[in-house]
Amino acid sequence: MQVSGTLTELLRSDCATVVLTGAGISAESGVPTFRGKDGLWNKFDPRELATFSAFMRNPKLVWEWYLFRRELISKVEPNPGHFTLAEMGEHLSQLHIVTQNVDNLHQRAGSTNVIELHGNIERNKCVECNAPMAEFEIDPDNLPTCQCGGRIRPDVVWFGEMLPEAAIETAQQEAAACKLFFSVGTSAEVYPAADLPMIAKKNGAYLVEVNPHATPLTPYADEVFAAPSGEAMPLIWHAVREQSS
Ligand code: BV8
Ligand code: ZN
Repeated sequence: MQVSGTLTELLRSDCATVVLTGAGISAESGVPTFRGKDGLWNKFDPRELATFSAFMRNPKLVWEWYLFRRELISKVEPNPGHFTLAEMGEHLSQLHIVTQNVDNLHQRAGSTNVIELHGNIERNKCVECNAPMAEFEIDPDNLPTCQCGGRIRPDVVWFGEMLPEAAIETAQQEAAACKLFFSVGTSAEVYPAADLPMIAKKNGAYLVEVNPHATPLTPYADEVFAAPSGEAMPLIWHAVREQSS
C-alpha cells in the first residue's frame, strides 16, 4: 500500500481535514458492522429495532437489543484505527472527527470534540422531553419513566429521525470548508451522513476512502486504500511523520 505525495503533503501542511467514520473502523475491535457478510442487519431487521415506531411498539425488544450491544461494546477496546486518529488530533490543528458510530470508541481512544451524527449508545434520554436520563439502570421488563411520564430510550438516531441539528450542520460546514476528507469504514449508504464526502469533493477537497470493499463513493475518491482501517490509518500517518522527521 503506497501513500501518495499529495496526501502526505496535505497532511504535513496541517490543512483543514475531516474524517467521517462508520462501523468499519470498529470492526477490528470486534464490533459487528451493519451490512456485509456478518452484519447486524443480516440477523436483525432494522425496521424492528432501529425505528421510533419499533420502539413504541415493543420497547422491551428494542432495549434488549441495545443492552446486548452495550454489553458487547463494554468488552472491546479501540483499535489502531481509532488510536491513529486520536494521535493525528494531537498534531493537526484542524482535524474534525465526524462519526456515524454510537460506540464511543473514538472518545475512549483519546479523540476529543468528536461529532456524533447518530448519537451515543451509552446515553439515554426521555422520548417526550429529551431529558438525559443517565442515572437510570435499564431493566427491559420494568422500564423507568421520566418525571414528565415519558419513556426512556437510547440516545441514538433511528431511521426516519432527524440527526442532532448542531452535529449535522457543523459536519456539513466542516465538509464544505475542508481541503482533505477521509471516508473511513462506511458503506456510504446512510443519509444525510453519506452526503458529506460529496459536499467536500464539490468544494475542492482531496477525497480519500479507506475500506476493504468498494462503495458507491469509491469512483469519486482521489485515493483509495482497499484495506482495513486498522492497517491503513497507521500506515498513512507513519508516512507523514517519517517524512517530516
Ligand atoms: C433522516 C441507529 C430525515 C444507531 C442508524 C435521503 C436524505 C435523507 C434521508 C434519507 C434519504 N434517503 C433515505 C433516507 C432515510 C435514511 C437512509 O439514509 N436510509 C438508507 C438506508 C437509504 N436516513 C435516515 O433515516 C436518517 N434520518 O434522514 O431524517 C429524513 C427522514 C426520512 C426521510 C427523509 C429525511 C437517520 C439515519 C441514521 C439511522 N441510524 N443506526 C445505531 O443503533 O447504531 S443506521 C446505521 O447505519 C448506523 O448508524 C451506521 O452508522 C449507519 C451507517 O452504516 P455504516 O457505519 O456505513 O456501517 P455499514 O455496516 O453499512 O458499513 C460498514 C463498512 O465498513 C462497509 O463498507 C465495510 O466494507 C467496511 N469495513 C468492514 N471492515 C472494515 C471496514 N472498513 C475499514 N476497516 C475495516 N476493518
Ligand atoms: Zn421527559
